[in-house]
Amino acid sequence: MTEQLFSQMTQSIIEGDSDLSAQLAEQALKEGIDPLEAITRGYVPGIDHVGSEFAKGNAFLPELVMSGEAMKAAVTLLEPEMMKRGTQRQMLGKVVLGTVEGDIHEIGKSLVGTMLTAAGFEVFDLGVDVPVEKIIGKAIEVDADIIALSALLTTTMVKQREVIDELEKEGLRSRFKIIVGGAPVTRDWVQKINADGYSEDAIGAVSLAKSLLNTA
Ligand code: B1M
Repeated sequence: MTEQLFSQMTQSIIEGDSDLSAQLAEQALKEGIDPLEAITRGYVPGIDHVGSEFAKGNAFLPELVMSGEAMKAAVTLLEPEMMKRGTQRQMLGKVVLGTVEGDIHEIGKSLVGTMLTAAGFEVFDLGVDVPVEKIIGKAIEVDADIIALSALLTTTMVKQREVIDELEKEGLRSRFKIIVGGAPVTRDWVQKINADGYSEDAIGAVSLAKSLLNTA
C-alpha cells in the first residue's frame, strides 16, 4: 500500500503534476507516513529520473521546470510536519542565491533554487536585482557555505565579479564558495573573476554545489 503511494509520488514528479504531488503529500500526512521517507523514497527517485533524462537530452527545459515545481509543491507541504517530528532532512549546506543587481531575469535563477532545495540544500533566495552588499550581508548572517549568482546580461555579469572583489577586500573570500551561472557566463569568465565554478544549467548547479562541499 505504502509502496504503491511511493511509486505514485515518483510518477507525479516525472509527469510534473504539482496538483497530484501535493495531493499525495497530503494523503501521506493523513496516513501518518514519515515525511522524510515520503521525500526520499517517493519524490526523490522522480526528480533523479527527470534530471538524468534531461542530461541525456531525452527531457527538455519545460519538463524540468514542471518536475521541479511538483517537487517543491510536495516538499513545501511535508516540511512543517518534518519540523514537528524533528526529522528534518539532512541539509547538505546553505546557499545564498540571487540574480545580480541591474538584472531582473528570474526564471533560470529560480529553477536553480528549486533544484538545490529539492536536492537537500537550504536556499536563501534573495530574488532579482540584488545589490552586492545585500548578497554579502545575507551570506554572513546565515553563515552560508555557498553564494550562487545568476546573471543573464553581458552588462550585469560584472556584478558577479564585484561580489568576489568585495569579499576579497573584506578578507572574507575564503569563507564562501562562489558559483556563477546564466547564459553569458563561460569557463573563461569563471577563471577571470576567481569564482569556484559555474554550470550551464540547474542540474549542473546541484552537482557543482555538492562537489564543492564534498557531499557528492
Ligand atoms: Co531578456 N535578455 N532582457 N528578458 N531575455 C536575454 C537574456 C537576451 C539574451 C535576449 C536576446 O537579446 N537574445 C538579452 C541579453 C543580451 C546580452 O546581454 N547579451 C536580453 C535583453 C537584452 C533584455 C533587456 C535588456 C531587453 C530590454 O529591455 N531592451 C531586458 C533587461 C531587463 C533587466 O534585467 N534589467 C530584458 C528583459 C527580459 C524580460 C523581463 C522580458 C524577460 C525575463 C522575465 C523573467 O525572468 N521573469 C526576459 C527574457 C524571458 C529573456 C530570454 C528570452 C529568456 C531568459 C530565460 O528565462 N530563459 C533571454 C534570451 C534567452 O536566454 N534565450 C533574454 C529560460 C531560463 C530557464 O534559462 O535564465 O538561461 P536561463 O537559466 C538557465 C541557465 O542559464 C542556468 O541554469 C538555468 C536553467 O537551466 N543558470 C544558472 C542561470 N542562472 C544560474 C546560476 C547558476 C548556475 C546556473 O549558479 C549560480
